[in-house]
Amino acid sequence: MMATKPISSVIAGPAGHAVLPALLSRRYPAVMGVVNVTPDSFSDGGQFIAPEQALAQARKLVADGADIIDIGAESTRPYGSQPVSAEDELRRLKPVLANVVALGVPVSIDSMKSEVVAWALDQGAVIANDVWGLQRDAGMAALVAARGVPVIVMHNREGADPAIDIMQDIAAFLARSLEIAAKAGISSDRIVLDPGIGFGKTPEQSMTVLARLGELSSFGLPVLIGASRKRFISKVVPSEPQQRLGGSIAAHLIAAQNGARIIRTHDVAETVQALRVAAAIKDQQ
Ligand code: HH2
Repeated sequence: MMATKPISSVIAGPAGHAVLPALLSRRYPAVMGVVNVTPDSFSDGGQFIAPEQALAQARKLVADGADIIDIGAESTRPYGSQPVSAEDELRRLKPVLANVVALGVPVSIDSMKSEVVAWALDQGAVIANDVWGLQRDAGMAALVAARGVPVIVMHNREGADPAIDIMQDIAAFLARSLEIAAKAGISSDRIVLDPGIGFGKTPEQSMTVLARLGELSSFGLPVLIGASRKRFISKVVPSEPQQRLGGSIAAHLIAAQNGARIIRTHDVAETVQALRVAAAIKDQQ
């Protein structure tokens, strides 16, 4: 009789090692498509809460050229999102996740709870996306180390403070995250840094981060940027989240120019096209 291993011991082992180099091997950044199985996400809350709608959206994003699908079941928007229990997150993810994994694109799990991440890795997710940079759930670093999967370590703050030097704050936070990662035994070649556009930042600070993103290269690690539909765009051109495609693409092109290696977006087809055309133009220099 075949031993029944959890899927993660089959997939997260070898795939956990190989997934990041493959995603970072191209001239232009990898594109991560967002699937929010939530009633209250800031730009698409409620659209994909039904399992079949979430799966259809994931399928569309893969067809549009997504290199990674990032699936989340708790809105992390700074103002007004409802905290969700691990049970609720799992209840939302259960009918969806394995089907999204079956689409054949690496899946990352966007959760700050190690219990949810552990379950998702068992279902075949191969990347952990922690919007609290290993600093919220004490079990997260040990879990990521034990599973050998890549982890996205994002900067976050409880609230924005316009008086601080945001680049300094991000650097100090990420240094602390890297210390936690090293202590837990997470290999540095599995870590992606993310300054967390829109998280605990004023709109101006989010734009500062994009403009000065190159400063994060001193960490020597790949950087992910998720500016998609975020509020800073509306500070420049008042707009509803669904009307922020142009601003999102502008931000992502500047991020790519300043060194971002992974772009997280709701609008995959348009973003892939923009990144590829920008790279092709650069080739002509
Ligand atoms: N942004 C959001 C959620 N997760 N993860 C990373 N690593 N970086 C980000 O910038 C990021 C993230 C917010 O966007 P969205 O998922 O659309 O909204 P919500 O949190 O309301 O579901």
